[in-house]
Amino acid sequence: MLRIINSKSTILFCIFFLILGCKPDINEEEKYNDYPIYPVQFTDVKISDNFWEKRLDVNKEITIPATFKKSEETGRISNFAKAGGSEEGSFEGIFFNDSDVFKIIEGASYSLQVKPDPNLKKYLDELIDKIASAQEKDGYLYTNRTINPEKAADSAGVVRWTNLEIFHELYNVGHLYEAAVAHYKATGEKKLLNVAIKNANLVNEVFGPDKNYGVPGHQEIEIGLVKLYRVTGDSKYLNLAKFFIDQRGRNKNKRIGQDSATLKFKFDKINPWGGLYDNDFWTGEYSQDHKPFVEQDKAVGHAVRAVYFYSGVTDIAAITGTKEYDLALKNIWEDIVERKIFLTGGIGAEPGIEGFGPDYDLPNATAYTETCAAIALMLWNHRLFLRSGDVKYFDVLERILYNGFLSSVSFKGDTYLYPNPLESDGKFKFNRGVCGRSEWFDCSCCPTNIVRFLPSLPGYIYSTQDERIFVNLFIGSSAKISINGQNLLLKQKTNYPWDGKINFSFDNKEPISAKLNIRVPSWSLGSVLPSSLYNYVDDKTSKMKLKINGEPRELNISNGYIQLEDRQWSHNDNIVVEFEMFVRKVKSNDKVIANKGKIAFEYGPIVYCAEEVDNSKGVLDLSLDEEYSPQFFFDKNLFDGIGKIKLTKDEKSKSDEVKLIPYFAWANREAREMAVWLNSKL
Ligand code: FUB
Ligand code: ZN
Repeated sequence: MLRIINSKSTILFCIFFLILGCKPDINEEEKYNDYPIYPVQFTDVKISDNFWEKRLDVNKEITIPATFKKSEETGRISNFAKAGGSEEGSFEGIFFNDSDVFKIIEGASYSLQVKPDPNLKKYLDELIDKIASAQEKDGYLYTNRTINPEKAADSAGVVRWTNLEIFHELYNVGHLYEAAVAHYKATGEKKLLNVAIKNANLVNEVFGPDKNYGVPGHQEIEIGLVKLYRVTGDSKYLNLAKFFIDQRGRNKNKRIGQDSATLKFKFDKINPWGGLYDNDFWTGEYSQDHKPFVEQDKAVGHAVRAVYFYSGVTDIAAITGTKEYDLALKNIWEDIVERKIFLTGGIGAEPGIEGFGPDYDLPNATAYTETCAAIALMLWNHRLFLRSGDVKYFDVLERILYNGFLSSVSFKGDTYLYPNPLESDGKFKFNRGVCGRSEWFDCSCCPTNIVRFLPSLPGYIYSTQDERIFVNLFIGSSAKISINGQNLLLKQKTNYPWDGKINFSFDNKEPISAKLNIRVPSWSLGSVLPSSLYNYVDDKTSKMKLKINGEPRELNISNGYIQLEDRQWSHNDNIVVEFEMFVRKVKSNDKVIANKGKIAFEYGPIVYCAEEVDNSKGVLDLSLDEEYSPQFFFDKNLFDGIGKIKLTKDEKSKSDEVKLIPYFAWANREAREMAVWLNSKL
């Protein structure tokens, strides 16, 4: 089905322009579509379960206030006041620190929308006033230059828009646009949105065909521009996003003020990268600027830049209907899933460039696996699913969500991991100078990304295409799903990820026709990922059951979904689906040298690890053999309840027992040894 924007955004867009009293700047001849599959918005889905609900609450009650507080203490917020003239002083911190504040506002707005909070609302109002005051008359917003131009990050970077490959002016405002759209949707207020629009209009005046051909050094603005386009209906934002995408690897001589060859930028103390690089580096593979996107076929360079880029490209492909990017998107995705993804779903093997390494180079202890990269990869896979309906993208997304992403925030919600390695000797300071979790970082992109991702999670569970409803994640929730103008009220109850039984019921009294498609997770079909990078040692598949209104049914699985017949659903109906869960052993493709002679353990979607805290003999030197048999059990006393695995040789002797906890739970106790991949003679 082709949709001329979706109906909800069309209404929103008309209201928006009626209020503004101006004519939408969209060429009626030039209709744009959007993704053929529509995600049920997080505002229409309420999570209520034992696993995720508390994570979302902790994000709201602890992480959002904690990250705002850190932003105050580190000058991130006063930078806006200084740029606006209400405070004295010079710029503090890293030149892209504005973006952290925008990201927390985005997360806080999502949270506000789910649960009103007058104090948070008031805090945001005051903060937005400060941000608006920092905007220059023509729309420019980048406190590092506005506060004190002659002392801006580096003398070579004083002039606006110069050395874009380093200075993040366009990256920062990409996050501003995302925050502004979230805040507008949450509150209906336009103050931050107007700041964003004014800025985007300026960016559009400066960049474009026959103007400055510069591209953002760190992609992100593309995603933000698409969101701005959706909410305003103004196609110039879409065209600008496409321009930025298409200029990578092209027209380098037409970029105005990009002279980092002479800059040889060094970041010293605030250095997130730790190197001294020249122009060829900044405009090469590192920032996916080595050749035009359509000619790219490998995931290279800085992982967050790369995957934000691919997400932006996917948005443009979906909205404009162009197929020109498809081959590159396909090849790059396969390159990641076949050769460059860790078992936990993390990406980025190379700390030096915070990015992709060579094929199959997946070192466990030094894995960079940045939290932001894990989030970016979920954003991209979600988009790829919405464009194709292909279940494989959710298999990747689920693996990241429960493992390489969830590890990044502590149970208490106040300490974080920036890299998420798969092994630790309890000494190496893998977490940007700390062995263990940290409350904050000089470069705090990761905590502030967690803050905005978690409250958006309800929006990933369900999606629709005409009468079809996709259930892609198993999270206890109630959803209002619009089907042909009627609201189907779907309820999901489950104890996933500890149990594969899922119960669906309906709250709508009036029967509503829908085709339910329930995802069959790849782990239950005996596939770790849609590639040959990792394999289960046995080729067992899970037993599966389906009951409708108490009656057992034949399973009709096609395209990775249990396809239920098209029928009417109402409050009298009930569906039960069950995927058998059991402990599985995983081996790597032999090409992954780091995992030679090792195995890992999984249960359902969860990757396990051994921590020294539970295994007094240590975990790096232990060696498993075929005599060990695994057993899953639920420990209700650890971290509010958690599924563990016990490996025993002899039921009666405890001395040889090895205990495993979910990888996402590691580093919540003493920082000692940890390993996902365990030595094995198997
Ligand atoms: O450059 C902005 C962010 O800081 C990147 O996305 C992260 O990798 C970190 O370098
Ligand atoms: Zn980060």
